[in-house]
Amino acid sequence: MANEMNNQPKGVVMNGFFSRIGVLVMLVVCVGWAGVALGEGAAATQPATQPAVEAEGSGKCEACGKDGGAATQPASQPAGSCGTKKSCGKDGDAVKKAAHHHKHHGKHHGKHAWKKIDAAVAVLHPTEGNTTRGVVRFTRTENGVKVVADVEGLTPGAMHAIHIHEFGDGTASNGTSAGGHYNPAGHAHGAPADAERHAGDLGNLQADGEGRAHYELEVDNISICGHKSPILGRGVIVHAKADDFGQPTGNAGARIACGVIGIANPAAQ
Ligand SMILES: [Cu+2]
Repeated sequence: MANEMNNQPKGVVMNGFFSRIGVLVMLVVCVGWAGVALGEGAAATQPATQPAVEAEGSGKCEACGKDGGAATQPASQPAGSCGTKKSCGKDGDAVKKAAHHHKHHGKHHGKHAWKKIDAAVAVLHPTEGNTTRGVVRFTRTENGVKVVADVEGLTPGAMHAIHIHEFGDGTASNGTSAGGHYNPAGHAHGAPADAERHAGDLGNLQADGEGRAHYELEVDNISICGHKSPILGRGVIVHAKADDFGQPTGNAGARIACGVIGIANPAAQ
């Protein structure tokens, strides 16, 4: 009994001691972890981890006027240097600020990369058993997208439906892998002049006596790669028959040419 009585306070003292040690250990672990986290933050600022677009230098940031390269070097960032129109406005130590600054810039540069895409192109290849081919160019305009198609190998004098289809997938020899009409809003099918129409409803090509068509159209219901029904990466299909704008897809028949909408090379236009 006496022993137990004597041990009791000692045990409490020991428990107190160990709990202090425990707190110290936790502090050391936390500080160590924070160090690792900051270290990772610094590592993430190395250009090697940046998308290729940034590594090539994506120009100056709208927010602070620094170029992409400078933004990836936190050491070169004076604290609070991003003080212009889209300032982060956050406080904290220099390292934190630099890490935030980098994150902040990563977002801007991501947007810049897409904002720079003003033109897309689809090269139409004939599906199996057909000879229709051509090029469809898509250019960003103030209110939407200008579409310019030059197609040959059509039925002379005939109209041929042209649509953006859901997938930029030309693996099926008959074009069916491009899926249905691109219609993210779930509208009814229609002509380009109709308020209610699929995003992919581009109307009809009119072939001349030689089976060639030049077609221009401006639409306001799509974007190349913006928020409004982006078309980049989707498919373009030219059909054997005219689009009569009947439901559900215009009765345009077989798919005679298929292309994928990709980023246009400005130097190739
Ligand atoms: Cu179609």
